[in-house]
Amino acid sequence: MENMLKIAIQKSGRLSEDSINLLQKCGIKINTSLNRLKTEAENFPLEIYFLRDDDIPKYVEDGVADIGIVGENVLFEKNKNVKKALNLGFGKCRLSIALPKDKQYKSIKDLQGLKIATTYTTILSNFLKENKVKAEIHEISGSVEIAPSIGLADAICDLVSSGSTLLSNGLKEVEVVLKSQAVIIQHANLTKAKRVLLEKLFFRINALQTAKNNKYILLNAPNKKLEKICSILPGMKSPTILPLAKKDWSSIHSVINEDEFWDIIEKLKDEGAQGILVVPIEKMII
Ligand code: PRT
Ligand code: ZN
Repeated sequence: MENMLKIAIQKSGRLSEDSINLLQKCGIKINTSLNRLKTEAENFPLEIYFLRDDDIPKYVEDGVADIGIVGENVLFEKNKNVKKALNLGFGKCRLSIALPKDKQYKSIKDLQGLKIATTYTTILSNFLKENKVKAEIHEISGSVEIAPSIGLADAICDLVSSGSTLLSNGLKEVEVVLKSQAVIIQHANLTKAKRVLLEKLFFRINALQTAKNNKYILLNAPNKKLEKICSILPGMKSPTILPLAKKDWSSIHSVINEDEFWDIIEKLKDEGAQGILVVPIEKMII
């Protein structure tokens, strides 16, 4: 049992599905059909604990779990002795301060003396201190967004993603306190054997993340344009060129980055590329 990595993920909530998907895309087979507290992967030495997200940092600090997936908002709020190991790119949101929409707001100084309802007391109090604002923090455990309308507070500090919850409660976002996404956290002192397993898992996650940011591109071009077109296409080493049955034409294959995608496509078209195909990549190891 010793050489088994233990991961804590959210049992049911916004991060649950993405966390399980991530493990599955890493080729790890998990039986999710039963409503259990823990399960063992079939083909990787991994034990999965399903917990409330708030409890995950503590479990990882104590070493009950070796690693965990939580939002940075939970990581910073709980402030446990754990290491952040990897950004996962899902569960994106921001922790923001919001006021009733008809309230005047010019600068952060306008928060002075207000009563702010939140479940994020640690993060909020650090933020107010850093900005030298004195305000009263009113801790509540849920339905934060209704606090101003029932007269419980003047403002709120809560998670926002689309902004529609704020809008439907007559609130406006005035300060972003923290930008958050799901991350992997790890126990401060993992054994060598566990670190080896963790590296193996991270290698797979990296391959997925790299693949997601890149696209495989295939196109046809007249041979006289090859040099110019190859200079536009970066490729992992250099583009692959294959002759076409049609005389003086070739097919070019390469990998391009999502960020420069449209730029590159436009340049390729201008240089006479035809039949451009763009294909998603499932995994990519550089
Ligand atoms: O039961 P458990 O304690 O495990 O779950 P939970 O209810 O505490 O958490 P859950 O499942 O709601 O969220 C888990 C994590 O998802 C959070 O810690 C964040 O890291 C992340 N996340 C991303 C969000 C949101 N987006 C989000 N929009 N968490 C909550 N919200 C809520 C927000 O609190 C507000 O009520 O959604 C509402 C706002 O959404 P919009 O789209 O209307 O702006
Ligand atoms: Zn929670």
